[in-house]
Amino acid sequence: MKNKLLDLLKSTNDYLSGEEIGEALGVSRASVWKYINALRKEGYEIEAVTNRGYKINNTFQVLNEREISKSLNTWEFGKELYVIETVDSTNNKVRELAQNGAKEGCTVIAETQTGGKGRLGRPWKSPPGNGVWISVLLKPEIAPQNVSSITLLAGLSVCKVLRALFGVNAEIKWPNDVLLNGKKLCGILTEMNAQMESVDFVIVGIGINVNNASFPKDIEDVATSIYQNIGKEVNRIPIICELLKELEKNYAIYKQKGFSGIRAEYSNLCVTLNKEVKVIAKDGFIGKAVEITDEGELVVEKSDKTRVTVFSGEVSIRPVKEN
Ligand code: BT5
Repeated sequence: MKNKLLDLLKSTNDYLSGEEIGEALGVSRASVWKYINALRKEGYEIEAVTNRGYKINNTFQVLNEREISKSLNTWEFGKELYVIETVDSTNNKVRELAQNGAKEGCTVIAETQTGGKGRLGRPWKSPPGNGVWISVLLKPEIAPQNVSSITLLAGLSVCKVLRALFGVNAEIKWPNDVLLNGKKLCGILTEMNAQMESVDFVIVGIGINVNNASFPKDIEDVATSIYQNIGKEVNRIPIICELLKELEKNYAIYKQKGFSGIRAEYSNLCVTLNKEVKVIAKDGFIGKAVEITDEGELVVEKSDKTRVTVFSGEVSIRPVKEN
């Protein structure tokens, strides 16, 4: 409850009355007061003003272009930068910019998304102030069928940055999740505009749960955040700047050598490998994930020792134990 209150206070710059908070959380005003005090004891500065209510003094500032640009150390990525308070989806915004001639590296970040997208039309919860919801425009000279390996490149970049910044044991679940202690810390959605044989542009959209103290009921068992793991709020700006730098570095390798240039590093951080997995497809099956190929596909060995190569994007993979 305390965590839900924390997220509610962080979701607005306005005052919230005890009554509004009580209604939103389904508790009495007296309990609201109790939880406010508990948060204060933890060090949160919460103002209380008669007739207006409560307001939290955000420990970390709202994102803005100037602050990010000041700390950014890249050649191209994020140099054309849009930080928007509310957008339907940062991927949609990048698509619009791309169609109007934006260059490779153009980046959109939002404080909140009203229609954050996962794969196959699934929703991505993107509450205000708590996450890094970011999309980057790429223009690789590759065939459309190779675009899914860009997702892997992004997963590797996120995983490395979060490990380096916070010392957490982030791992990649092939193809598009970054997990922490078995729960989803980050999801990646790669979209493209392409002709039959060539790619016009690719949008790589990354969602990282950073300061979320709580999650909605329907995902609280599967989702996690940096906050929930290290027990304190962190500044999102270094995450954004390091991520853009790492993405740019890995993308340069990828352009030269293809996925094979980052395959070893990816495999080292990939939690799916050597696990029993269930390939969810029309003719789905269970097997052991044994290898990631030079193209970024997953090789799964069936019980009869035959091997099947699975293309990202076509299937979902879940460790059998989870089902
Ligand atoms: C993904 O899809 O994991 C891709 C998510 C990509 C989000 C980024 S944010 C910036 C950019 N703009 C967008 O509009 N999208 C990208 P998928 O594997 O289909 O997972 C979706 C599932 O994850 C949902 O059905 C929920 O079960 C769960 N989920 C939703 N929100 C979550 C969250 N914040 N944290 C963890 N899990 C979540």
